[in-house]
Order: sequence, then structure tokens, then C-alpha cells
Amino acid sequence: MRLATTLGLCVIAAAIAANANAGPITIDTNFGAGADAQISRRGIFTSFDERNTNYGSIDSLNIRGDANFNPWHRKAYLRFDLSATTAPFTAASLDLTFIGGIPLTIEIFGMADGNSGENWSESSITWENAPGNNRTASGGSGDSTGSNSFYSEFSSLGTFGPQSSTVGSTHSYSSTALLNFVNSDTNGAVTFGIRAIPTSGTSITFASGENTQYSAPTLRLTDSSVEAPPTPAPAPATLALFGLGLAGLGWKRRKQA
Ligand SMILES: [Ca+2]
Ligand SMILES: [Ca+2]
Repeated sequence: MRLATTLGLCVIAAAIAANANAGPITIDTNFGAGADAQISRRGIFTSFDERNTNYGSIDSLNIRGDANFNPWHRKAYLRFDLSATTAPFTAASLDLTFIGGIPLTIEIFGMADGNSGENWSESSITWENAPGNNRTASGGSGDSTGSNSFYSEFSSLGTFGPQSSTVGSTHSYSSTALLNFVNSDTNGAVTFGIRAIPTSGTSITFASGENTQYSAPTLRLTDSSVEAPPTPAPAPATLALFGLGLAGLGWKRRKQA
């Protein structure tokens, strides 16, 4: 009987392991060397000056492109640890969970692979020290080329239109440029910068890795090695019958011996 029980458990364990390895790879900003933080330029009123404030530990990422307030911008920095994955990938998407504000159009940027800025610190990044952050406030029409933009450490991976305004919904962003960016990584880490397309007085908020209710920013990758969907695990009743069969076999063998 002990042999039968052991064999039965092995069958169950193997079924679980097969399912764990199948399907797309998901990596969130809490994994390994991952990180996320918003940075904020709100410099018109001294009492509200947020340019030197670190927001790496709050549970949200507010992204804002506001021509008003001299202007007032917020961007997000995300880093994903790819060290446990193997490129090339055949598909990639950046999934963000909407938790508030207005579903604006955003632009996603990727930091050049190997740039020293890839090592930014979640606990100390601010508007003033964020790598590749354009801090030149030009004001004017939405400040699209001034402080709402990034410097050449980053390249644009696409502009993405607004999606659902349902709190808790997943906003999934993908493009060929985003896929190529992830596939070109050579040091096991990718950093994204996100800005809002300038509007007036509106912003969009996503859950950060610290959010306990909603999912952290997630990079969803499809590996070229992913094959056909796995065979579903046997239903419990089938396993029980199989176990009984093995038990019978064990009993029979002992009787013969
Ligand atoms: Ca964070
Ligand atoms: Ca990299």
C-alpha cells in the first residue's frame, strides 16, 4: 500500500509541475530586482513642491500631463527582472491595473540596454535625480517637449489610447517596438518610463507593487519554447481510481511473492 500511495502522489506532483511550467511567463515589479515608483513635478507652490520627494513605497503610480500649474507632471518608472528568462520572446505586453483617475492616452518608453540609469533605486528615485527625466519646464501647450518628455536614455515604444475606466481593470499595452525592446535586453533588467499625453487637470492612476488589493505592473511574455497547452490534470475521481488500481497492483504483487 505504501508503494501505491507514493506512486499516486508522484502522479499528482508531476501534473502540478507540468502546469506550472506551461503558458506565458509573467513577471511583476515585485520580482527579484524589479521596482516601481512615480516621480512628480509640482513646483509652482513651494509648499507642494514634490520634486525631491521619493514615492517608491506608495501603493499607486499616478501619471499626469498637466499644462496648468507651471506645469504639473508625474511619470512612472518600472523595472522588471528578466534574469530568469531566456529571449527571444514571441509576444510581450505590459499590463497595468487601473485604480483611479481618467483613462488617458499614455506613452511608454524603454531605457537603453546597458545604460547606467537601469540601476535606479526605488527608495531614492525622485523627479530631480531620475535617469533620463527631462526636467526642463518649457510650459506652453502641454509642455510636450519639455518636462513631460524623456531624454535620449529612453526611446518611445508607442502611444496607447485610453482603455477601460473600471477600477481594477487591466490595461494591456503591446507593440512591435515593445517586443523588440524586451528581446534586445542583455543584462537581465528592463526599465520603462511612462508619461501621460498632456491634458489639463487630469491624470491616470495604476496600482504599484505595494498595492495589496490590485495587481502590480506585470510584464507578460510568451516564450518561443512554449508548446501546445498541457494535458489537463486528471480529475480527482480519476486519480482516486488510478490510486486504487495501483493499490490493487501492489497487493497482488505482494500476494504473488
Ligand atoms: Ca514601488
Ligand atoms: Ca537592460
